[in-house]
Amino acid sequence: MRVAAYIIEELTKYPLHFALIDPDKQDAEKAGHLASIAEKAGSSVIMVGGSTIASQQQVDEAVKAVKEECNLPVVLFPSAAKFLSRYADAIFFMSLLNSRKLDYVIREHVKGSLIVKRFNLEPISMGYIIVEPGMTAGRVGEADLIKRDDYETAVGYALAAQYLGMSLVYLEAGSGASQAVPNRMITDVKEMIDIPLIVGGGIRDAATAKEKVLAGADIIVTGTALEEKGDPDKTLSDIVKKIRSCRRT
Ligand code: 1GP
Repeated sequence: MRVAAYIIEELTKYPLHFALIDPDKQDAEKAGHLASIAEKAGSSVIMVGGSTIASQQQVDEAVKAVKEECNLPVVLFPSAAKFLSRYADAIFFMSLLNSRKLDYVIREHVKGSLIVKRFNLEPISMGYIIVEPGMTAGRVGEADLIKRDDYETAVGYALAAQYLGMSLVYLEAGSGASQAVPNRMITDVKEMIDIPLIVGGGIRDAATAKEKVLAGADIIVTGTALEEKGDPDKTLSDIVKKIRSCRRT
């Protein structure tokens, strides 16, 4: 089954968890190990990417290690066209809608589309919207950050993504954010769009993940929770269990 169809089918059962692995934060061996933890915990997709990736080789090695250690679909979460890997299953073909820099809105995509075709990656279109504090993604992506109380602008961007034909909307507070995307913003956006809503950035425990799902998130992304010292197996399985327990009617 293709990855987009798999995600839609999984979403009919329960809200989902995607694990983000940043090749710049650990070596390939560790990336593979983290992916196996995520699979055991019940994650549905391994996303590979980050804002500070240094080379395509780094991404290739991480993706290969992840594929060796787990059976989940691997979806690229790219910061630039030159960092794509032929070893992934799919790519979030994402436009950073609130970037001031045209490269992140469309220019990288002009280069990237040819590579996606050549590598035979499945493109899954996504509107990517960065909310305060935004962290490294906000700085590197030169985003006009959505203010935490500017619900209307967030809804406007999300609806624009849908009207442009995108398959997913991702509200991002930034990796390591001290505060995740506000609940009211998630609820307002979810009420207005008909495509799945992904929420990530600053979600490190089961209680926060549950709050975001109850607010309206269909898919929760966590990265840091998997990388932090302590017991990532337990942290992640608690997070995923809690997300799945919020089955919506
Ligand atoms: C970053 O939203 C993701 O793109 C993950 O953020 O590392 O804070 O979980 P965290």
